[in-house]
Order: sequence, then structure tokens, then C-alpha cells
Amino acid sequence: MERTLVLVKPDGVQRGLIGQILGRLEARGLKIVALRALQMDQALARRHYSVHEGKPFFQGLVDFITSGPLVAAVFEGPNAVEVVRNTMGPTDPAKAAPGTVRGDLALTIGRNLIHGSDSPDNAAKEIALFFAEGEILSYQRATEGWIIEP
Ligand code: DAT
Ligand code: MG
Repeated sequence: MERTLVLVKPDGVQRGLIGQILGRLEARGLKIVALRALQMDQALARRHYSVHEGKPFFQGLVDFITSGPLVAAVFEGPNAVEVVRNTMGPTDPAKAAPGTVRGDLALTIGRNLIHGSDSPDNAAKEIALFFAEGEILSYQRATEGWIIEP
């Protein structure tokens, strides 16, 4: 089953939106298989956002993501990467449709509340930055057959 990394960024923690953001993904039917709160240091932030190194917004992004605690979660489900991306909305909240996390709860690109991996390959790399393999749970929910047809 596909997995993806989700971060509730420091703005989401400060605004008291952890439950609402994770809850939307949980209500969608995706399964939380790993969860922790942490504050990223500069080195982890640079690795996590290494594809953006050299871009004008890179240092500001690293400073923001390290500015306070965040919540990291691994969500699992069919097409988890695409489902999370669609539930997040596009990078710029001004372009995000109502109904999406960014479209409902955010206004500007530098405070867009949530990270979600953009491909299964990147998801695997990003998950490994935050969780050891042994920290990722494998379990069945009693509701599984009501969410995903067997
Ligand atoms: P996403 O978070 O939707 O995957 P991304 O990977 O392109 O977007 O960029 C990572 C983060 O960097 C994004 O959430 C906010 C910031 N960012 C991206 N483009 C930016 C820009 N043009 N100006 C300022 N910040 C930007
Ligand atoms: Mg991205």
C-alpha cells in the first residue's frame, strides 16, 4: 500500500490546526501509520528541501520550517501521495480551491500549513528522514472493508 509523508508545518501547530489538518486526511480514509512531534534543525530541513536548494526562497523556507515544532505523519492508503496532494491544494493558497486545506485555511505561499510528498519515490526518501522502519506501524482497522473494497 502506498505511503506518503505529511508535515503540519510550524504555522499549523501555532494556529492550533494539527487536529483539523490530520483529521481531514484521517476522515478521507487514509491510515496513520507513524506520527511524531519534533522541531527540525537546519541540517534536517536542508535535506528535506534539498530539491529547492539554490532557489531564492530556500533560506526563508528553511528558517520557517525550523522556527517551531511541527508534526510529522506517515499516511497509508491507495494512491496516498495523490490523495494527500489533492486534499492539500496547490502550493499557493491563493490558487487553492475551497475544500482543500490550503484553500480553506491559508492565504500565502510562505505560510501554507502542510507538506505532502510529491511522488512515491520522494515519499520513501522523506519518510526515511523522519522515521526508522521499525517506527512505522502495520495494523488493520476494523473499518478497513468499509473504506477500501477488498
Ligand atoms: P509544495 O509544498 O506544494 O510541495 P514546493 O515543493 O514547490 O511546494 O515548495 C516547498 C515549499 O517552499 C512550499 O510549500 C512553500 C515554499 N515555496 C515554494 N515556492 C515558493 C515561492 N515561489 N516563494 C516562496 N516560497 C515558496
Ligand atoms: Mg513539495
